[in-house]
Amino acid sequence: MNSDFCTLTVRDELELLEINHPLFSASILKQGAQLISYKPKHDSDWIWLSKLAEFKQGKSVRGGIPICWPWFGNIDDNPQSVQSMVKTMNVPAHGFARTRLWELSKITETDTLIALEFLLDIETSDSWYGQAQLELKVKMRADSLSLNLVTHSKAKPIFISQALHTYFPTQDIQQTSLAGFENLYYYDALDNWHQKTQEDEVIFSSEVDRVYLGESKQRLKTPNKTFILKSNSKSSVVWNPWIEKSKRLSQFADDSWQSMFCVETANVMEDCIELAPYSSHALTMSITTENLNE
Ligand code: TA6
Repeated sequence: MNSDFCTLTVRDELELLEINHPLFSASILKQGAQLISYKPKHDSDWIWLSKLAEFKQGKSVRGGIPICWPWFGNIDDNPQSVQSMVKTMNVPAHGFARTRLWELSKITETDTLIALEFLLDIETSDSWYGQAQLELKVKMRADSLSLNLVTHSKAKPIFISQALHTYFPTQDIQQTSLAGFENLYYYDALDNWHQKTQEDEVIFSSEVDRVYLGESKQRLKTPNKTFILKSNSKSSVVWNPWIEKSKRLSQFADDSWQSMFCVETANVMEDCIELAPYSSHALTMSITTENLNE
């Protein structure tokens, strides 16, 4: 595939597309079509990657933007319609798209942007009854990053939950707050999924694992950068493992809870998706920033 700015390399066991455009750089694994770095030329990386990340075939890499599909989280926390799509309940969290090898099908390059398309065909699966084609479109510019995950169903209807599981960096989680969730209700995964209402901005002073319901444009305020996250979905997941869970997580240093958080553009719970035969659904997100020292 001809490209002026993209090079296919290898990181341990995984193929990695390295992007070096005059205005930005990025890295995307072909396994899971997982973006693991996005860095405008005169800026720090917008995406967090674990310093203990492992690049092994069939194993999800900790950080970046993992694609959780065709179910989010533990299968038994999903609506019955999504559960009915699996052949066994003994399946890994977050589905299988993130550990499959995707095809890099298209590269478009201009002096201001690079657009990439990845494809994953699911004809048969050991764990899932459905059939589909997944398409990930990534658009990178000097001042924005956008992802568009399109599910194309085939002859049978399918029910899915999904998320673009974005890991964001922060210089200090205790000086990080998230605006745009005010007055939304959320399910608290740490309190038996009880439904609660978010009064003020989201702050982090202990483990947070919540599914927020409601459309919103989110402002993720970290000490040196505010991320503006827009999406077309009606559910978002906010997560920080804090101290104790960090010790139990794979590929995760004990102190990493201080320098990351996730805000995941999702279709989960009552926002999960039913696709009729031969139909398509797009989950889209875009990130821009406000540099506080500008
Ligand atoms: O982001 C929410 C969540 O479901 C958390 O409960 C935690 O499990 C996280 O995803 C990471 O999951 P993973 O399977 O990548 O370790």
